Amino acid sequence: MFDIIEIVKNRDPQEKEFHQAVTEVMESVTPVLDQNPLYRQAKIPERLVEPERAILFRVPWMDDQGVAQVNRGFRIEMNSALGPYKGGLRFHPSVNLGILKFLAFEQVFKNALTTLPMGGGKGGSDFDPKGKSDNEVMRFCHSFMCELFRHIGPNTDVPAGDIGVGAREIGYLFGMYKKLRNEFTGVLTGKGINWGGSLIRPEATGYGSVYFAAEMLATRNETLEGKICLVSGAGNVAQYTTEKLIVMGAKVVTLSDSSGYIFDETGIDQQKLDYVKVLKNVKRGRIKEYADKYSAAVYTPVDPEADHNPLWDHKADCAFPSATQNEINANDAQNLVNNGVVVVCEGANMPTTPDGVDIFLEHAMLYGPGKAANAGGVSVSGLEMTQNSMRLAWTREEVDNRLKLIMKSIHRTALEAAEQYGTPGNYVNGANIAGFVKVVDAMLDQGLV
Ligand code: NDP
Ligand code: 2IT
Repeated sequence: MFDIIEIVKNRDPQEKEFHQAVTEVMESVTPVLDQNPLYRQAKIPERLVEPERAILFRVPWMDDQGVAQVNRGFRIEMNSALGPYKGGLRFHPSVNLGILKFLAFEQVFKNALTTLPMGGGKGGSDFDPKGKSDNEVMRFCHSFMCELFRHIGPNTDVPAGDIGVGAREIGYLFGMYKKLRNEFTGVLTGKGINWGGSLIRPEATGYGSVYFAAEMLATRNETLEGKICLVSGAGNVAQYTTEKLIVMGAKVVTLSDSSGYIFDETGIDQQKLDYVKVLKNVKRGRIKEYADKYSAAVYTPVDPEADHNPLWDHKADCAFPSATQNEINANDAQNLVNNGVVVVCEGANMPTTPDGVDIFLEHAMLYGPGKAANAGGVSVSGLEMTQNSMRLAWTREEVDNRLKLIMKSIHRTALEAAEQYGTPGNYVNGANIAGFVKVVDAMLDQGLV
């Protein structure tokens, strides 16, 4: 039944994260494949797991000491059945082909769920922006784009940000693209607001994740008001998740980075969040400094030997993992259950290990998987592309209202697909099936390409 998973594992045995993402989707869609023999005849599973194109390139750059450095650049153009390839760029030392293939694969189904015309892709580099000067980051981004520019375009492939790629990096990347092509187009999203960016794009992933959580709670006639929330990460997604949770009347008590986490029992209010934004986005400091500034907070450094993450071991109602893949293992999932958490809403991509996901599903939690819950970011990227094409800029309210409608629609679509295939309330199956059907029907329409 799962031949395709064996094929993928045997072909690229080291790509563990890619195997994980493929296994989850293929398990969810098995009943769909069984009901539609045409899909297997047309080799849909085999075609979905093979990128349409994968680009690997050298990125040489000069550091501030005048020493030459070399990194690897990648762009995975996974599937263009529904539109131009679309998805972020990640700059992090852990980046490799397997991680980017998992992210590109997830992106294909996520983008299908948004209802907007976008295929799926992902890219990035093993370059580590941490500790680099602005000039070093600029030289790196310029060199990266000197190769990437020949593969992308507003109707071909439209990259955006992800871990380690924010407004600063998108600016440098756009500058070099524009110079090389001699044209000003919407080739990247997440652009600055005065040069083609969309209002609400920085906020969109975090806000969207909170809208999705509110939709899940509404199925049980509940709201976020008064809920205690655990948020991981302290970057783009974590910041705007926290911001919207504050507005909704919830209380956020944790944030983290790769060095450790802070627990603030008194709650992170807007003023403290503004401090975090400056700390992380301007000073590029560490979350530890939050505990130096606010005495109510306790900082706990990461213990690399630990079999669980203590961030997930606090009494709470909701959890918003918003840092990185596989940050919640089975022990963490069990701790969340034991601590009374009922909502897990994934701002990050694939933050829960498969055995952790099983625990959430066994306990019938309101569990929103990343490809549904964090689709708000790429949705507003899609809206940025629309505005660029029209050469118009919508107001905050216009974009935010569209974001809310899209998150509502993704929630309803996932819930209906889960119900239709006999697993009511299972958003994992629902999101995988709804995204899959939309993509593969387009692939069938377009023939064997
Ligand atoms: P940022 O770079 O802004 O922030 C990432 C945060 O996660 C930082 O606090 C970082 O800590 C932490 N982190 C990153 N890698 C690790 C790691 N290996 N171990 C522990 N902590 C880590 O990225 P974003 O907020 O944009 O992205 C966060 C997650 O959300 C990712 O999974 C991304 O794929 C996903 N996502 C992002 C979207 C977007 O629009 N930006 C859209 C949809 C999903 P440190 O600074 O110490 O590295
Ligand atoms: O994982 C994601 O959806 C993103 N990093 C955002 C992609 C985008 O094109 O806005």
